Amino acid sequence: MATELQASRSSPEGAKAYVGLGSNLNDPETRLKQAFDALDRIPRTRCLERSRIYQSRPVGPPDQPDYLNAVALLSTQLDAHRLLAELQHIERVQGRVRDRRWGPRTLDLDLLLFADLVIETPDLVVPHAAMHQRLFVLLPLADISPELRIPGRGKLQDLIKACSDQGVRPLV
Ligand code: A4P
Ligand code: MG
Repeated sequence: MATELQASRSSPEGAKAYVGLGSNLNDPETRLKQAFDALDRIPRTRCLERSRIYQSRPVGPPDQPDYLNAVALLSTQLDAHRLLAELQHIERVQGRVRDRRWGPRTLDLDLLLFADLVIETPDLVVPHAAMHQRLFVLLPLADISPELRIPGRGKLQDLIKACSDQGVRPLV
């Protein structure tokens, strides 16, 4: 926690954080656009960049609609746990009901990266545990920061190559 506070206070602009957005229910495109706006309204936080929106088949149970996914780059003065609480608040406001693991959802917000920190606590793991093997996260991330390195996982472009057979396409 001390390391997190240090990192988020180390620059007047705040820490850079990447957030993954996902939806496959209740007009997903509108859900994602509203979520981008909501991210920009988090206290002491600004949304600096938005990726394109991508469509893909569900990872997990196949008997659910296709997903739309995107990534936002935030600048925040909050620490990582506080930011996660704000993401969960936005999920609740957009009416998400959690029932089935990997099941359909109106809005899923994952904290992908927070500065260059590695966090392993019971309620927060950063970098997000599965992001490095999910093209629906990596492609939108590359829209914003193609030269990124993922702490403990390597270069974003190498990770993209390793899962390039997953069918993920930009929404037109
Ligand atoms: N948690 C720990 N670390 C984090 C983090 N970095 N960001 C904890 C967000 N939450 C984190 O999450 C469960 C718990 O994870 C939280 O209480 C938090 O403290 P959840 O969002 O309630 O549960 P979930 O999303 O159903 O489970 P999980 O395992 O997080 O699912 P994923 O990994 O988010 O996957 N297919 C496509 N094509 N596109 C998708 O977006 N998404 C999922 C959900 C499955 N298949 C998909 C997609
Ligand atoms: Mg999640």
